[in-house]
Amino acid sequence: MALLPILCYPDARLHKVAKPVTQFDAALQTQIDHMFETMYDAKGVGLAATQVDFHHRLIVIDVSEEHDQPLVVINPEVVWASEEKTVAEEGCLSVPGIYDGVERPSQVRIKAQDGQGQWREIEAEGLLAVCIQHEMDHLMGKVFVDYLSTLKRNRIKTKMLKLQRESEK
Ligand code: K1U
Ligand code: ZN
Repeated sequence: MALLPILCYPDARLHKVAKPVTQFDAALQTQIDHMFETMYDAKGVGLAATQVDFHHRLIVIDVSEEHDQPLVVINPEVVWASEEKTVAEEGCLSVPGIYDGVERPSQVRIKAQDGQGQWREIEAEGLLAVCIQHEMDHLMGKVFVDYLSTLKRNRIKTKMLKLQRESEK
């Protein structure tokens, strides 16, 4: 079992833009396995490669209660997003303890490759739609707190830095 360190906001590496995955090999499968282990251990429902300092367009997701519906999402592109929008409460493993509402399209259809490089389309609503959009933002260097007001974001930044300083003592 390998748990990868998760970058914590406001680490500048969370704002790097990920590059496409081009090699579907054993090293990629190992990275996918380690990301699932890290996500399940942290009690998350999604994890973007950016969060573990691997800057390629790779996401792992499992929104099932039984942890039995793992989804590998590589090189994702949105092909359709609903005009209807929903505000959902979001959290992030890179911003522990912070939750706030973010407005996003209620439904999305994406195309993405799986771990073998096979393209397929995924239609999502509810938590899966929120999670896909949140993780795709990570690949573009965007964290959900970037949708909040400057005042809220600065407060969160200060709180995170204080927590990090205290944990280093
Ligand atoms: O850090 C991440 O990117 C993972 C993140 C994904 C996410 C979930 C829900 C809304 C937005 C983004 C999480 O897994 S947050 C963890 C969490 O506590 C959770 C949230 C909803 C359902 C179950 C767990
Ligand atoms: Zn996140």
